[in-house]
Amino acid sequence: MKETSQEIDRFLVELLTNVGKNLEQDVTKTKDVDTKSGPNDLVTNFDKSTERNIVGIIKQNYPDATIVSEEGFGDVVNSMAGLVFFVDPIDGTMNFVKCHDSFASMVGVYLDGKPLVGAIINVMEHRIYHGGPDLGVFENNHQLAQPINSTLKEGLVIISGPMVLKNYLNTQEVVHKSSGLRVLGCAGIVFEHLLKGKEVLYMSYLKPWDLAAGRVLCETLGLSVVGVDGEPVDMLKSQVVIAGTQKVVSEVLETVKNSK
Ligand code: 2AM
Ligand code: CA
Ligand code: CA
Ligand code: CA
Repeated sequence: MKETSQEIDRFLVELLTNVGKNLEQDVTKTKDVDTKSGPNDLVTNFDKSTERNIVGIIKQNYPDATIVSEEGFGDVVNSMAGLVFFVDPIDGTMNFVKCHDSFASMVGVYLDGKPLVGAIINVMEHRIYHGGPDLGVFENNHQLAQPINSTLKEGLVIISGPMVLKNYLNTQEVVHKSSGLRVLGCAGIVFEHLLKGKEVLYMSYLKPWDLAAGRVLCETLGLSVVGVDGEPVDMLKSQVVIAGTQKVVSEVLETVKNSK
């Protein structure tokens, strides 16, 4: 298993390094921008071309794997059996369009439902987070240590803007109990922050490709990733996800329970 993990880890690092170089060029180019579910849900020609490229390279190298991907170039996947790749070609498309930074590209790989390898590239900062349970977690070539198991009052939290504004699941109480709220607009970069212990909590409604790579890396470093009732996340559906230190996730689950 370790050899499989190592091989896929190397494959993803090379793949996302190349994707990152292309996106760094693309970010300043003129883009075709469309909306999806609403005015703040964007897709560009670069989301599509990047996904087509990533999916093609995965298919060439892992023809038996299935691929869950955001923009429709992957497979229809109803089972976690075998090797399953989750692809988010540009994570933080709004930032890619508006700010020209704070966006990522990510791939998470699962084997028979179990986290195997994850990789997230912070494109403009040239940092790639990668690894898995058999390998540990690396920032480029440097291995990351487990973040300290801090409590809520000791740390900053990241919760999706709309959830806090609506006080959904008592999220305003979570913010008040913490050291403060940050909002980044890019799940991949939030996971980067969690891995480095910059924040102690991430709470957001996430689709499978938003979650897949970050979950592998967080769990490998002893962070907890669960649904709103403390149940394991389901990689084939969208859900509100609570990710953070073990202590913070227990505290947040209590606060969420009081909202119901
Ligand atoms: P994306 O850029 O790949 O679509 C978690 O918040 C993730 O949800 C973000 O990283 C972003 O990923 C996506 N997202 C953010 N705002 C969104 C919106 N208004 N509609 C749909 N997806 C959104
Ligand atoms: Ca999107
Ligand atoms: Ca995303
Ligand atoms: Ca995306």
